[in-house]
Amino acid sequence: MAGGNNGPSNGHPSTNGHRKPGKPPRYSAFSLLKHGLAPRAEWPRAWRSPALQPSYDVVIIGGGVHGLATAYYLAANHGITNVAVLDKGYLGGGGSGRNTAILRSNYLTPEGVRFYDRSMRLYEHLAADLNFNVMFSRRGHLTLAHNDSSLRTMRWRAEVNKLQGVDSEVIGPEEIAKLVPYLDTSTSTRYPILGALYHPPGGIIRHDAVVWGYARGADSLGVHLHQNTEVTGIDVAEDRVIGVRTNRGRIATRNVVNCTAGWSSVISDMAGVELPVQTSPLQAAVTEPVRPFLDTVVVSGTLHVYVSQTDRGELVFGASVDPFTSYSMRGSLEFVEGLAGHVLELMPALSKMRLLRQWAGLCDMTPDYSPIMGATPVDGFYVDVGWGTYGFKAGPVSGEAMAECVATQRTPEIIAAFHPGRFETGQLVGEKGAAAVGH
Ligand code: PYC
Repeated sequence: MAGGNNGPSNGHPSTNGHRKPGKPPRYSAFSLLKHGLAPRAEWPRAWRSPALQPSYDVVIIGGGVHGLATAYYLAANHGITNVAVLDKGYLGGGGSGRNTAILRSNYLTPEGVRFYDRSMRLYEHLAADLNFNVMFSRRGHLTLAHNDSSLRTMRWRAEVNKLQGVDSEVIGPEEIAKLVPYLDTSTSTRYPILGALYHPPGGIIRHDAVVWGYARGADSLGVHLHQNTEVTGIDVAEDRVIGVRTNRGRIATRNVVNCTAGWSSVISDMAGVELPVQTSPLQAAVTEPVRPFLDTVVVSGTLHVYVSQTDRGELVFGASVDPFTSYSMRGSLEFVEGLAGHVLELMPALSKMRLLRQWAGLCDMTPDYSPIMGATPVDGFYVDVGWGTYGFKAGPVSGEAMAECVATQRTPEIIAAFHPGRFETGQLVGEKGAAAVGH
């Protein structure tokens, strides 16, 4: 997790319903100091807590970065503001608060590269667009190759990336050692490093800030954010959505967007739409903070490890998904033991570092390792799901595209390849070779 990331956030800042929609507040250095020093200073809430309305034009299920970004772009780009975002817990409490906040666009298929590249561009300008510091940090991304077949895939990806205008190249062990001096690039290791795909635009960001920035932005444009609001059913009549049932009452609506992760197939089932999704936990861990020494994101598919150093100095580690399907988000000793062993094969100098925390999130895996996005056979029921281990980096582009899809009732070109019907027609978008270590 990036930028001082400590695992799942606690859901702050939250709301009390006092602020009216409008421009989000601006803070100067002076006003921050004044707030810091003032006794019992009252911070304005970042978003409101409105009453649940009996009807909305659009209901978005899932208050993570995808759902919030969809709501924000519906309002900002299309002027559709009678929108509710429902989350059964707190905003950003799912995959958005549990990922390792890595950004990159070095995928394998042209469709994937174009899509994630658009997300990178939105991320680059997000702080300015939302007037909120999201701690975007471009620092380069290295995917190590420890065998000939990985090297071949890296070369393939580099060529596809370049053809799409994305900066990626294969580099050798000497250049890798210059970029990351603490990596063991000797030839005497179990899996010697033969080369790497180097992707200079890659980096990290502060994931909670992205959630809060979109939430604040959507709220300020009039969107209603409803936490602790669990969807219990979706009403469909004559193949068209007509409402959503929740633990707080029924909402009439003709447009529902499923932006959930973990429970995406459960929610879609409620509308009668079956998804080819299997859910597995993915664990991650963070160390104590140390002085900055790692300013590149390093990924090893063979050793099932990825690592980056946050601005606060912690090392954030992730691995592959747990080898079973489950909705459990419990950490395991087996995971940290395996992770530590693999990390030390890559960077033996880290042997004295202590892990502080570990956590897990849920990954909805699809057969081709690409998402499922767009309209479904049920009128008014849209999906933005199947995000495997790569959902966070796609938040902005997904929000932008899903908002356009709902507002115009046409599928934007950038997500056309990810349509739900592709599993029946066999037009798969195979991204396994670039989905890295997640599996
Ligand atoms: O796809 O970059 C990635 C990723 C990082 C962690 C999990 N997946």
